[in-house]
Amino acid sequence: MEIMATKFGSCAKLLLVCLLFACVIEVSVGRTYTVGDSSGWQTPPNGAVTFSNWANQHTFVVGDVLEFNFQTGVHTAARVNKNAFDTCNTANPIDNETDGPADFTLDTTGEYYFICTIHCNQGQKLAINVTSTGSPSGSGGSPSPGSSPATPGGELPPPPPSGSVSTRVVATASFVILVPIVIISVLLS
Ligand SMILES: *[C@@H]1O[C@H](CO)[C@@H](O)[C@H](O)[C@H]1NC(C)=O
Ligand SMILES: *[C@@H]1O[C@H](CO)[C@@H](O)[C@H](O)[C@H]1NC(C)=O
Ligand SMILES: [Cu+2]
Repeated sequence: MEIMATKFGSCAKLLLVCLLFACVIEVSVGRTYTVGDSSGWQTPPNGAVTFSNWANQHTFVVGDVLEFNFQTGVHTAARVNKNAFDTCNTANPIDNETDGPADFTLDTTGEYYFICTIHCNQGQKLAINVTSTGSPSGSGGSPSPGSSPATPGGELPPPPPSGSVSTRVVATASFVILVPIVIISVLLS
């Protein structure tokens, strides 16, 4: 009997540790995007359009991470405001990352602006929009102008939500299902 009780006690402890890890994972679920993909955070041969094209190919939500891959001393990744982004003003960045690679967690909705303080004028700059998980098109009361052009024929359903949203839903759902199964199996063992 005592051996059984001890066994059950350590099982319960293990379960608690597992649940804690599950909570941590649940909170930190988010995608990491490597800016510029395999090219990394470099001075783009075609100018700023390179990074605006890259940004247009992705939907960023709160909790995602931008990874700027660059060689320390060659480039920097500075978060700046819109005006500094437009004019390549490097005087007062919000965040000045000089060691590559550098990670930025997108922890609020809204616009984010990044420049390389060395090559901003050559187009090494990135602007993105970050939306909340629940509203990928930023439905915060303000209409998004010109964001829904009429489809010819008009009968196609809207495209499914972005990958990162469904990733989160799957992650949440699997915890909701897994946790009771683990509890029940421990109780029955
Ligand atoms: C950003 O960091 C670099 C390297 O440490 C430094 O030379 C530069 O002055 C910094 N810029 C600002 C605006 O703090
Ligand atoms: C963010 O979205 C708003 C509204 O759709 C748009 O006006 C703005 O230009 C976008 N900003 C960036 C940096 O993409
Ligand atoms: Cu640079």
